[in-house]
Amino acid sequence: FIIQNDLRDAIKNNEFVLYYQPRIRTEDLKIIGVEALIRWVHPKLGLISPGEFISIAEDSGLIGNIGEWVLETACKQLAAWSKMGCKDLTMSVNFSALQFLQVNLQETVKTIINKCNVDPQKLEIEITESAVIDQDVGLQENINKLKEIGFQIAIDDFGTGYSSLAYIKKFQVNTIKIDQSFLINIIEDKSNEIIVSAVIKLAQALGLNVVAEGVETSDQFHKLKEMDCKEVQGFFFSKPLPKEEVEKNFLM
Ligand code: G
Ligand code: G
Ligand code: MN
Ligand code: NA
Repeated sequence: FIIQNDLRDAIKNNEFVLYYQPRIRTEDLKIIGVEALIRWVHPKLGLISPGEFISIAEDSGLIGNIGEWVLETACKQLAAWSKMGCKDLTMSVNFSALQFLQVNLQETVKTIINKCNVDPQKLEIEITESAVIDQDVGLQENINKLKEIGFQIAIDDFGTGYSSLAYIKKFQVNTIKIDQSFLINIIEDKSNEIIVSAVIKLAQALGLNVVAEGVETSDQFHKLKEMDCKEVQGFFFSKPLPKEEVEKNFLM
C-alpha cells in the first residue's frame, strides 16, 4: 500500500528521520555508540518502519539516494555530538547490500565525510550476513574501499545467514553483531547459550568487537556479562530514540 511515488518525494519533502539506539558497554553501562535507524513520517500514514519500505526502495532504485541521506544525516549528528564533547561516540549505519554495488560508492562517501568533517574511524557500516553471501566482486571491492577510507565494518544479524567464518576473514570485519534471535531463550535454552558463548569467544580471539543485540531483560544482560560480552544493545537499555531523547537520557 506504500506508493513508490510517495517514497520518491520523501527525501525532497524532508519526511525521513533517524532514530538512534544506544550501544552500551557492559562493564560500566556507559553509552559507547549509537545505531542509526531510519523512520518515515508519512504525511497521511504517520510513522512507517524501515521494514515496510526499505525493500520497496531497493526494488525501485531509490535506496542509493536514501542511503546517502542516512549517511549524511548520521554524520552531521555525529559531528554535532562530538562538538558537544562526546568525542568517543561511534555511529553505526545500516547499508543495504545494493549500496555496496554502487560503482561510485567511495567518492560519494568521501564527499559526505569531508562535508560533515567527521572521523571515519568513528563510523561503522553494518551489512547483514545474508547480503554478504551474494558473492559479488563489487561488494568485496567496495568493502575494501570503505576500509581504506577508515570506516569500521560490522556484520549484522550474525548467525542468521550462512555464518561462514570465511566471510569474517575475507571482509576483515571489525565487529560482529549477534542476532537477537539467539538471546530469546538464552536463560532456558542451553544450545543458544552455547552458541552465544562460542561466538563471543571466537570474536574476542580474533580481536573483533562483539555486540549482543536485542537484550530485553536483566537476566539476559547478566548472563551476557557472565559470558564476558563487552557490548550490548536492546530494549532493556533503550529502544531507538529521537536525537533529543538520546541527548537527554544518555549524553547530558
Ligand atoms: O527498528 P527497526 O524497525 O529500526 O529496523 C528494522 C530493519 O530495518 C532492521 O533490519 C534494520 O537493519 C533496517 N534499517 C533500519 N534503518 C536502516 C537504514 O538506514 N538503511 C537500511 N538499509 N536498513 C535500515
Ligand atoms: O537488523 P538490525 O539489527 O539492524 O535491526 C535492528 C532492529 O531491532 C530494529 O528494528 C530495532 O528497533 C530492533 N530492536 C532493537 N533492540 C531490540 C530489542 O531489545 N528487542 C526487539 N524485539 N527488537 C529490538
Ligand atoms: Mn543493524
Ligand atoms: Na541485527
